[in-house]
Amino acid sequence: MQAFDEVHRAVHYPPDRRFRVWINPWFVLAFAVVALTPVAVAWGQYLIAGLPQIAALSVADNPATPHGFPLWLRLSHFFNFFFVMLLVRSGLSILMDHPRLYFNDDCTPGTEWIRLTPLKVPRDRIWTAKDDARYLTPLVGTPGYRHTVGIARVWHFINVHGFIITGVFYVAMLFVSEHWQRLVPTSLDMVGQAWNVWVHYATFHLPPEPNGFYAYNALQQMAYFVVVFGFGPLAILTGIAMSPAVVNRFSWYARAFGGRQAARSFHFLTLLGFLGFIVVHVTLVAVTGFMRNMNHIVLGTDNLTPWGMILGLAAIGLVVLSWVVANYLSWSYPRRVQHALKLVTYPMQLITLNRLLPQQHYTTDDISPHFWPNGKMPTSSEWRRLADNGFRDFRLRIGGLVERPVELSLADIAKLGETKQITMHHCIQGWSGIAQWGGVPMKTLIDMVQPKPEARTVVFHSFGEGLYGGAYYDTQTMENALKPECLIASHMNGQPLSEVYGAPLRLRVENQLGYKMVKWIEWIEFVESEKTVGKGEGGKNEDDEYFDILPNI
Ligand SMILES: Nc1nc2c(c(=O)[nH]1)N[C@H]1C(S)=C(S)[C@@H](COP(=O)(O)O)O[C@H]1N2
Ligand SMILES: [Mo]
Repeated sequence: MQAFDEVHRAVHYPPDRRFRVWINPWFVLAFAVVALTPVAVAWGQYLIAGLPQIAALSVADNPATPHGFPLWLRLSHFFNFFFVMLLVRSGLSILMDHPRLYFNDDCTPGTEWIRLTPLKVPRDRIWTAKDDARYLTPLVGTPGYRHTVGIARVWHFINVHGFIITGVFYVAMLFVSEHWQRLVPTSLDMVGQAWNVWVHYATFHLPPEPNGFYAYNALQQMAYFVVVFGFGPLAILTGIAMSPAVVNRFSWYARAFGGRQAARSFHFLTLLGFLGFIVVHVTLVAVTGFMRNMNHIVLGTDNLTPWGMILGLAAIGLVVLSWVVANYLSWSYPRRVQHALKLVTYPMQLITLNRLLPQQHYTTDDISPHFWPNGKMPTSSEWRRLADNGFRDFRLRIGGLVERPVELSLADIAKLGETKQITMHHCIQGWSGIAQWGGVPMKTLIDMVQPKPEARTVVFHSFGEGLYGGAYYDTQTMENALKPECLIASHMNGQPLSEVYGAPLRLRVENQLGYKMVKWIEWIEFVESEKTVGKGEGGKNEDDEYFDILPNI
């Protein structure tokens, strides 16, 4: 990603940088009904009965309730804003790598409810998921540009740790102190009061405001409550529902959200929820006494000095600066950025998500009518010659650090017996698809070749090339290669693998993302460590696109 040479420029900064949003008209209609009904009802009430009364809250009414903004709260507020904004920006960069959202798990083109691309998928030629990735200006995305999902994920996952730590700390402090009482609605009466406040806003009236230092208005409190205890957890839970390790172990977990793609859609909707909240929140902070409000949340004082505002604006400047720094690091030191995440997540995944053994129970009815293809077809004359002869001359070489290297024809492999599995594929870009794969478990082949004790890593070499040229390959630890559902597949949905989907052989490794599943396998090599292969990051995409070596999520 470093230098924008010709090849990188073509990928990251394509000539077609149009930004278009298309939303299924039915969703626009449903959204309009949901959003406009409360507005219409509020107007009806206002025109018929006038503005409802809002009981003015005075400090003296509830002297016992906690008030003010202690330091822990002010700090949480700042860090939350900091992390959320980087999550939003990197999230948008990730989204643009597959700029379509669905409520079905097969992601058939045309079934999306929203599309952030002007393009319809052409039907007369192969259109890969990578072809479909769109440009996003770096003013909006981190790191922005086109097809920067690898680095965008690094920022997303680094910041999600900060977001969760801040959230846990904040909620714990809410309950340790008595400040939860300012947020959690404790009576149903609240709902009626919140409605009354809404009638004011919806008809362009400002309700009488309590001093936020002591109490919030009822709707404000409800909004804060929903953001903290609704959006926050929903964002985390739907994020986890996109993990191949989790979903391919507990498929009910994704189904609880309406499926893997519905979870992805809800993940995006929570992003919109956060953004919508920030816009309304900041507007109301500004119109209800900006200086006083800024003193509350920045300094924890209740007066009219300008210092809260000055410091607050400086803090916002710091947040904006963090976007600039993140962009700079992404383009200048992508390898270090990649390794920074690896330092934390690699050991952590080994003891958590990577322990889950895939066990999926899909039926033939679940098989997707469409399965997005990805990757560059091999251009080697060797592969072409083998393909033209139906791969009858193909021999799978398995060698490296093994006691008994072998060369197997497709017929030899077929004699080992066909294992079938119907599984969900998760591409790093965001799409999914369910297919049946038939082939031989890696475990069978490992038992056959007897790896030497020092062989810790299995390398799958492809006939194909990576996005920026050079042989495509990827690696698995011996541990993952031995897991259930790790298959060298020769068949897809009952047919021999077609050229596009990886003929003659491809890997299936269901607790990880799609790019680990090498297509067009040429040979398999056992080595001590991935460090000695390619650029040493564990795979072609890991080397060139800064993807994770172990993508359990
Ligand atoms: N040789 C090779 N294998 C590859 C790729 C590639 O570019 N080259 N792309 C990977 C990615 S990113 C995905 S999502 C899956 C896509 O498999 P599919 O084409 O069957 O959907 O293949 C993986 N295997
Ligand atoms: Mo992928």
